[in-house]
Amino acid sequence: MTQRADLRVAVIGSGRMGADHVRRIQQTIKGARVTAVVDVDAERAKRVAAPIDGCTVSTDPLAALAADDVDAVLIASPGPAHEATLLAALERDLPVLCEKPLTPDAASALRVLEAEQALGHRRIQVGFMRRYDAEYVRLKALLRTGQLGRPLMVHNRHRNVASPPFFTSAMLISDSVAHEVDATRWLLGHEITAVTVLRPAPSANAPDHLLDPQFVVLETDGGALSDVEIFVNCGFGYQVQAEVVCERGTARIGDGHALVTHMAARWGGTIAQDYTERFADAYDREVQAWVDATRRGEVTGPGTWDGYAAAAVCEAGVRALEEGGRVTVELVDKPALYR
Ligand code: ISE
Repeated sequence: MTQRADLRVAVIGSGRMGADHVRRIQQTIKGARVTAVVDVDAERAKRVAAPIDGCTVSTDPLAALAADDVDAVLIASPGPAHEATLLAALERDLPVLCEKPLTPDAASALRVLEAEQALGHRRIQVGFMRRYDAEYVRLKALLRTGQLGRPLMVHNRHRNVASPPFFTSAMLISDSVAHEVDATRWLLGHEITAVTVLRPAPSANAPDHLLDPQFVVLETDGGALSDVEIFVNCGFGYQVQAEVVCERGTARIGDGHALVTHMAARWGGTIAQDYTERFADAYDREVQAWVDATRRGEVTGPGTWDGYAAAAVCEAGVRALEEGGRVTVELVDKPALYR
């Protein structure tokens, strides 16, 4: 691919994440600009696109992908809308950064995996941004050195201040724990083979009928366990923490002790309030890495296989939540394109 001055990006979905990415591409990212914003809500798309000269606005993702001034696509629409846009992008051989989840279930993720294989080369990066977070990157690098020995367990805590009104009990797994599913696979280099979900009596602060918090146990093909406390109405802050317990030591991230103050007989710091704040740097690095790789004609970072594996694990997790017990994860054989 000849290198253009700027990668011209269509952003599909202009809700919280989409709008954040539009701002990021325009203000922070080098080598890209937004040329189209698409949303089912035309007024919202208009508002998000307003500050950008010459940016088109539409409600039809497929029309945006067909436009002459679009080289690449960033998908930030709700998960159930991803498959159609992904398949259309692959048909046009357009590079894609797709926010998680790749698709909401394993069967649809498999259709995308098959379409990319039919194309013959990788085109999709999936937005598992923790792989670009400085603390996660250091943790992974440390594990790689082997100094701590073999990882035995991962303890994850994932807390949100409050869940949005549309959140369901299944979404605690498919929308939130999806991140720990990917982080576990990436940190350990293992696939997840089984999921169990336990839950205490729900918090009185959770909306009615929401099973919040939940405690998820992931088993891996490398013989490790990864547990996840997911609590999306904790009220006090946005916290993502992980501790890896290995044969010769442990390593832990996410304590948020970057700034500690001492004043008026107290000490402490602040806690981020949402993911756009906690992972702002990670999103910047993720999108920059996507733009740089795309301009080189490459695909790096988490791909379609990772999106498919996460979808299959989350589907098993939702079954474990709804039916109880331990649910095994069935994956197809990993195709050569992703090895
Ligand atoms: C949201 O979709 C995210 O991806 C956030 O990172 C996560 O913390 C939150 O629970 C999800 O709903």
